Amino acid sequence: MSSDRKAHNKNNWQSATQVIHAGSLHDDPHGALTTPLYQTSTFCFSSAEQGSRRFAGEEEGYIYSRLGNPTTAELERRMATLEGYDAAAAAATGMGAIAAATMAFVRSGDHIVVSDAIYGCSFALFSELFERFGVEADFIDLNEDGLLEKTLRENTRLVFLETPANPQLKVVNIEKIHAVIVDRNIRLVVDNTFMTPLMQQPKRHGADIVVHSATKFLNGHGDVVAGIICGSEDDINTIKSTTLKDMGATISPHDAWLILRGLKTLHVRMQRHCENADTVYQFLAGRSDIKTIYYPGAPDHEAQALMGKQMSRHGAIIAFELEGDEAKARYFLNQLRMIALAVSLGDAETLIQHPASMTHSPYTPEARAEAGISDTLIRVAVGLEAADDIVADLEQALEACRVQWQQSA
Ligand code: LCS
Repeated sequence: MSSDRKAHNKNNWQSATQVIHAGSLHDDPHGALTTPLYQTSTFCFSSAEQGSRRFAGEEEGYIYSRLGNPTTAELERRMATLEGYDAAAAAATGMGAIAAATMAFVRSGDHIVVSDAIYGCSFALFSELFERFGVEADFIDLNEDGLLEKTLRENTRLVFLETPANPQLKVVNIEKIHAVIVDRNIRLVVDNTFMTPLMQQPKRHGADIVVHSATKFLNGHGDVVAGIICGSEDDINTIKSTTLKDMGATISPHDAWLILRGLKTLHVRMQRHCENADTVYQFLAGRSDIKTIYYPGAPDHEAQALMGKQMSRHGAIIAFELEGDEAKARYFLNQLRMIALAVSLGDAETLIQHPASMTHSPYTPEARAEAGISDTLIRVAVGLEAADDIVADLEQALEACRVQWQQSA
């Protein structure tokens, strides 16, 4: 039974099956259906000689959970399969994954190019911390024709992008970026958090490394912070043996176990997330008090050009601006009753936040303006509740705003 199952791991399962079975070795001595949780910091050697052989890499086997753990290894195998790579490394947080995946391949004096629209802490990492260690970053609009070519230097080692990007869902054509850097010694690192491998596999379009905040859709239940890096065997070995091992942002086995559990429902969750987001979008699009909507599922969004090619669906994040000023945006947020006023995304609960003062506050006001993140922008991460209840909450908050602003007019 167990060897048959192992053999099946290489089959071309559909993604709905892969999220449940990929990577499972099923070699538990008791035949447990689900992955056992190896909640242990260290592993005992049968002899001093065996310990030295494991440290020398002469014998396979676990040593210490910062270096590897069987529960974590199953999560890594599953994510590598889902993203289409040979290997993966799990990390303590999405930021831990991004830092480990990028710092492993740069040194003082190097240059990197970063998309101008990314998550606030990724911006802080590349703009402030990298600079302190002598790595210079240029933040550019990767969609501007010819700009990447002009920005590349002899010492450029890495291009980092998110698509769709946090918070206003700007999309980048990964293949186009790949075509510009393919003949140079430059790694393309793509943050695939907003899409998950079910809706976008950046490797197919030339990404060398894919990173995720597993805190979001992958886990899906708002009870873990974690990250994943997927890449070639060589790149993942380099990351595991340098930045992850020595800087130590490794995942807890318990968190890996929770994500393995969350992954089993990723396929059904993403379908519901996307359907609910469509309903919320239709509602917002019909309101005259909403000035702008950023949503990859909107018929006029730039993502439509990539649908069916790079992305199969639009995801569940919608950003929008109300008519009016920041005070009105705050008032609106304060009226919500069911929707949680909280950062993060990809959970069962619908979450809403104000990027300029929350997730993207690490940007300078100038960099925020350049990236198009206005002070009235609101981001909603549509959850799994009944869509009508999400819409009803948004509607009552918008009505409360209308009444308040009529009174003060
Ligand atoms: N990449 C993206 C696209 C993100 O949105 C985040 C966090 C990260 C990486 C970092 O992941 P973490 O370390 O938090 O697991 N984004 C957040 C957000 O939009 N609200 O709260 C966190």
